[in-house]
Amino acid sequence: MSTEKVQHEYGADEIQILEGLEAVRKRPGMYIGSTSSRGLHHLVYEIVDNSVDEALAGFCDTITITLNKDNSVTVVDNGRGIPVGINHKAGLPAVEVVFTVLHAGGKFGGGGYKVSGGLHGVGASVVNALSNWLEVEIFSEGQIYKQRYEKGKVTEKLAVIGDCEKERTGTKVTFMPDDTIFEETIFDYSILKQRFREMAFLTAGLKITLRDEREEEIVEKTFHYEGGIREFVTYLNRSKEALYENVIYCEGMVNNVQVEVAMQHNDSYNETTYGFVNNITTPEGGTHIVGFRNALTKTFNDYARKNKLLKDNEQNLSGEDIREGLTAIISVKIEEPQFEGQTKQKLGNSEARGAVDSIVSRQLEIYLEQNPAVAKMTVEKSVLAQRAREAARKARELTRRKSALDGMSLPGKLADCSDKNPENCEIYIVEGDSAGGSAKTARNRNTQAILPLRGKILNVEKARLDRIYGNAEIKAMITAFGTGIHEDFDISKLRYHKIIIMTDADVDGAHISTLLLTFLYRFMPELIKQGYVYLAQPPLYKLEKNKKIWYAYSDEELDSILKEVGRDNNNKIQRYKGLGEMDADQLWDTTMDPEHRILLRVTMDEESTSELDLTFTTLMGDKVEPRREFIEENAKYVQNLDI
Ligand code: TTJ
Repeated sequence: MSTEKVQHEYGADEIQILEGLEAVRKRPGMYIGSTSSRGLHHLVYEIVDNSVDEALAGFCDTITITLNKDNSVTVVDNGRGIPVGINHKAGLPAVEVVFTVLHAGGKFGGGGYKVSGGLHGVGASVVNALSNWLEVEIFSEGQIYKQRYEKGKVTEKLAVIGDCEKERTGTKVTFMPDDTIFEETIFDYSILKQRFREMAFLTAGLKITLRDEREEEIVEKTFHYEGGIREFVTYLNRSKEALYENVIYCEGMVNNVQVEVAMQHNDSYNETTYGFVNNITTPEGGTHIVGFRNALTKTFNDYARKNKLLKDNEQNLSGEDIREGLTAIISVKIEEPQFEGQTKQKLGNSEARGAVDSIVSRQLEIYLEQNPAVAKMTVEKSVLAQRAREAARKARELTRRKSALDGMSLPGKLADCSDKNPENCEIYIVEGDSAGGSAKTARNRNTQAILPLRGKILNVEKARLDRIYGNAEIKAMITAFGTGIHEDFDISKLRYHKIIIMTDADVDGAHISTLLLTFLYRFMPELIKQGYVYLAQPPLYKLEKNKKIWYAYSDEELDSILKEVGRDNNNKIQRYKGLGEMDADQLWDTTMDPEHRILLRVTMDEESTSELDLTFTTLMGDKVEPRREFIEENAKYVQNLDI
């Protein structure tokens, strides 16, 4: 192809195109969800999805994403390269259509499924429209083609800029997000890393490298899993004990729905099932998950009956029983996914239900027949789960009946507040009786309740339901909160709109906070989602000088205070080892007084899978000006739950 061939006149078609991209710049949120950090990261996924499509089509096995020093991003693949010939309908080079026509390339051609075109799969033109500049290079037939755009408009026509080896093919895109559109233009390496690991798991054999060249020290990570979602399951179970060695795997195609399922039980009591549609996670579930669950329940019960692991007079195992300790990935590819639900993250296509159901039913049945030891172990675990669940239900019923009899009986250890309007009320969950005592003295009795917890907090990741509901500290929390639990959970009955975890500022304290957060995350996630859960921040240091007192909440803060007051012999510095070292007044001043305390609000990132992501946001005293400069950088709390 010659360079002249790709030159052209700009006509009426083009004007319409520009109007299309102008609409994207006017209402970016409509196309990428938001202009926050989340939207910014979507730009990268939009581009990378195109390369993944090329990989799914079987023509690309390596993708490299580089975060450049100037904060632009480069994506390179070794696919066939975006076509550079003239697209006759548009009268433009195909590559130009891809980058300047809204929704171009989002349609599903005959060449298999595309991951681009999903939830926010709006195509490369949207990324182009929202970039200060974007450059694309295509390596094809020994030549390098290049085109450049600014804010979506062509500024350099497609041209051959050099030669390359004939064997080298592929596409390279570099773009600079428009800082007049995005509130945040700094890419987060760990967010991208998480997503690309997931993408690599979802496309067996594909090698994805993420490179961060922004700092002196270059960071690089490559994800490459020949086992695909089987390895995803192994990864998720990495810190647990697997119940049997092999990951069970089913795949197939029914009614044009391509299905892949991998699963393995571990010795824990929680289910970890992640669904994906065209490589996009579906946190709200949907038909593919329903189909999987149906098949699992039916197949295990049939097997258990047939092999006398369940007797005629025994109840069927419930789905929940069978899924106790299960880790599973359900990945489907569909031509036209319909997303439903509040956040459009729930698959609606009914054909996905039948497809997953029939593939899992058929293949799991055969697997169980061929692996009787695995089948037996899993059924036995399910039977234990069934018994524990029954015991837990009875225990719950008992407490429910009891509390109905003697009115709402609050736990004895709770020092409740007098105000009964939940909006005004806070409950401090305090580690240990002695700190609990100080907190009771220090508190504002009108609005602040104190619940001291004694001894070790149960790790709910490692206990069955009956033990969890039998645990005194957990029972105390449930009754104090007032919401009930499980099928009784009712957030409108919450008695406090701030649940504040207050532990020592040391390793043990952090451990206890984690256990408490784990309980809340597993059993009352709504409380976290709605922003009712907080961590108190006790100070690390007290500095006394000339009868004046300063508190420091971090080493840096102590340093800056010392700079201010001068480093000399009159400084008396105390390092707090625990809440117990503070008297009630100090505890009030530093940690409980709403006007001066620092709280971290706990939130969760619903988009991330495979890791429990809790994020902390710092809240300074509600009313007064922040007393001190305290920049807790949006501390991320990526917590592996096995502690
Ligand atoms: C389309 O069908 C003919 C052969 O090439 C196919 C194609 O477009 N492949 C392709 C596109 N590979 N990689 C891309 C691509 C890569 C990036 C980084 C960005 C975009 C928009 C597309």
